[in-house]
Amino acid sequence: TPDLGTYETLELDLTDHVLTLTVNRPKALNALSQQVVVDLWKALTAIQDSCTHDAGWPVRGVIVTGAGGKAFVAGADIREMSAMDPDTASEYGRSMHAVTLLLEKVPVPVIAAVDGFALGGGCELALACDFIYASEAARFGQPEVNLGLVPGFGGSVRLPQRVGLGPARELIYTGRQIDAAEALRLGLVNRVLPTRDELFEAARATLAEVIGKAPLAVGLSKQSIAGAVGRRTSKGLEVEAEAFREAFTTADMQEGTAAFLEKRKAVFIGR
Ligand code: CO8
Repeated sequence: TPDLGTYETLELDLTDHVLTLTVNRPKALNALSQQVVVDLWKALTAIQDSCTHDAGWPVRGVIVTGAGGKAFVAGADIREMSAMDPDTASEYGRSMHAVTLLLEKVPVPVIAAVDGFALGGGCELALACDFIYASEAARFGQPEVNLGLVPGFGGSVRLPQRVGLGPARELIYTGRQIDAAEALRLGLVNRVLPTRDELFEAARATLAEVIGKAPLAVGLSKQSIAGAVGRRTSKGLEVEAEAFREAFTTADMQEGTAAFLEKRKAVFIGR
């Protein structure tokens, strides 16, 4: 097993190439204290470094979740935040921005498994994952206006990208909480499962499906989408064309196309 580090506020479990990253501060509903942000940064950096053929690609998919069953993450840590001056708060926001960009950069799929509250920074953390699966107990919202704040961990960018401008504005201006069914209707989540157990089973099953594919191709697809989001069509297509070219240089591309033509199952090596 690779050494991905140990963390004060996170639990890591690696099973069948799926890393479950659990924010573990259940007494504060897993609020994103500054320590959580530091730990997420370090853990994601370790994952990123392990995603190579030479390092053996130990992690081929990630599930991000929260401990305790009541909340995914109930937001930024309001207690810590209330004592910050504007410059410290700004740094805090920027350090979490860096974490969200890293989530979009790690070359493996990251699913947010949301059971319970995903509010404010929690909703924003989930939005930085590739997609979201939720249990029926999930609740989403951007309640910052209730606190005299605005979204600070990427919500004003990624929520409109995910659900469109109208619904994003309504959610952010009202601070309203929505349930899992409404989140599904808006396209905020990809799937809703009845229970926490079924939620994790579904996330694992999807990642197992991806793990059967060529890892560099999956990573390049992810990079290509992240690089194209928000760009002009022609810019986005340039990003895609570069990723397409790079995929052509891999051994797995030779293997995948040969296996198709020879009517056999491809064996990918991540190179
Ligand atoms: N931060 C710190 N502690 C929290 C947080 C939080 N976000 N949420 C809950 N807790 C704590 C509570 O204080 C309580 O602690 P204690 O037992 O010591 O009193 C414990 O968790 C349990 O919470 P509740 O008793 O409130 O549980 P309820 O079931 O009554 O309510 C709720 C659950 C509805 C989720 C409620 O806890 C709540 O409204 N929490 C706050 C949600 C919120 O407003 N989140 C947004 C925060 S702002 C934000 O995320 C902005 C991100 C960008 C910041 C950028 C900085 C620059």
